[in-house]
Amino acid sequence: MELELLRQNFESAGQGHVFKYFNELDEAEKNTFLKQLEQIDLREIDELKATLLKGNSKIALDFSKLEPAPFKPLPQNRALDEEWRKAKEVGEEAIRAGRLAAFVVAGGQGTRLGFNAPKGLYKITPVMNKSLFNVFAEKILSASRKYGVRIPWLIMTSHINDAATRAYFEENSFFGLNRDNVIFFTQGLMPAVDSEGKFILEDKGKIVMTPDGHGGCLRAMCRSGAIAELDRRGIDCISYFQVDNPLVDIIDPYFLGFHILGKSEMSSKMIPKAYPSEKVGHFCVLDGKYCVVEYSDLPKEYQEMRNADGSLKFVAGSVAIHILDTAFVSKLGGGSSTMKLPFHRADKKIPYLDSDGKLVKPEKPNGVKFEMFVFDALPMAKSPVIIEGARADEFSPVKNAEGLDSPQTCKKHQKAQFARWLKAAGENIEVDSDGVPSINVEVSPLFASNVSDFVERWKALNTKPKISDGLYIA
Ligand code: UD2
Repeated sequence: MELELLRQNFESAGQGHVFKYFNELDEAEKNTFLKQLEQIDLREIDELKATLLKGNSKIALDFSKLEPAPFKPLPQNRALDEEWRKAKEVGEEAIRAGRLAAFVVAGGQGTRLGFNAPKGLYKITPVMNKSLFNVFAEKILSASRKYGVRIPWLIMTSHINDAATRAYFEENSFFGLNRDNVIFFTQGLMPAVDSEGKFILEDKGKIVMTPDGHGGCLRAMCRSGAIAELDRRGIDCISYFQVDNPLVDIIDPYFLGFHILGKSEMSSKMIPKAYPSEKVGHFCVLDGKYCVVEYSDLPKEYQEMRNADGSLKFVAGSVAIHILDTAFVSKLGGGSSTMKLPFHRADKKIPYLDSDGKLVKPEKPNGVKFEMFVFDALPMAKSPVIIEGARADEFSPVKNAEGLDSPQTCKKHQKAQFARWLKAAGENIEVDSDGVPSINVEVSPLFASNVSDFVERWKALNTKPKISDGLYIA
């Protein structure tokens, strides 16, 4: 676009100040800056100024109309329940037919964990110290061997961690995966604004842009060509998960089966909240549509509300595990439909250039960044299905450096799971009252990713390893 036209557009949008230092830039810097400006959708920012910047930053919901969303409860034994058994059969058939891809959103910065690298590189297993990415890769590889099919893995990065993430996979030879089946793409960026809605300069030729949230994956999958690639490969279902949960059951035939049988465009797993204020979203129904209300948006009285029998009313925690139809992603992310995800605002401390052109690091939030959340797609999905998952087997996120949802709790949960598998195979292993063994033990996903596979393979071993501290079953 011509410089003058671009300048006019920015000026009429009240953003002319971004050109303040333009004449001080050299030719290369000018070009880079203009490219950045060209990518900004000024109309979208105007809308956000009108909606999210004015008035209340909290979403406006009539909480009195909110009801808990129904879900398929987990039976005592999935294998013996007719409905779940049928779902598994359908799911397995679809996996074998090559209809499923795995997808991790890994564009976040992991600030809370205090880890200065892409979060997927964080070492998390109790014995071998494997990274999160390594665990996911082995789970996908193991499923792909089990079902005799290629299972592509989409990885969404952000401009901040893309190069480091790709380099890590190269250095580790893609953890045994075929590199053609690992598809990286980068999520989109949104300009951050000050309280007046003005773009913030971080340099004389650069405005502050931040990742557009995990919901940005819908646009990014379309824009990057990832969805077109899945279409080419005959894949119509995507297993979505977050980078911080090594327990996730990525290739879950039960979940996929319910999704297919329900003719759902987007399905989700719920896990009953561990305690009323657990930091997870809540699956709800509002005006006849399923939705997720984030913990920070749901008033405490609703988080704690109880049924007559004493159970929590809003019990269904959203743990960010979904199945998405590729056609649904194309509809929402492709730009051709009026349906699109809303933005949320997050108030942040954003370094900026002062009137003398010096960089200032503010002490308190001075700006706003805009993010989309993938779960906001749920009300737009046809026939959404929610099924219950088992916390002990599927969810132990690594969020904080210490305390709740930390590496310590996650390692404990992994060890407890491996101990349960050994017990199910008839072995004796001493555990504490939380089921955590006193010895360090780890099972590679390449040996087994669930209890039934573990028992089968363990029993088939001619020589079984001794159950002692540091045991690694691979
Ligand atoms: C998320 C959910 C919460 C619950 C919880 C389960 C939100 C707002 N809340 O909380 O309801 O399900 O997870 O653990 O999502 N990411 C990107 N790009 C971005 C931002 C995030 O890829 O721009 C990824 C990030 O790498 C991670 C995931 O999204 O894999 C979750 O991000 P988070 O750590 O910000 O989410 P959290 O813990 O607030």
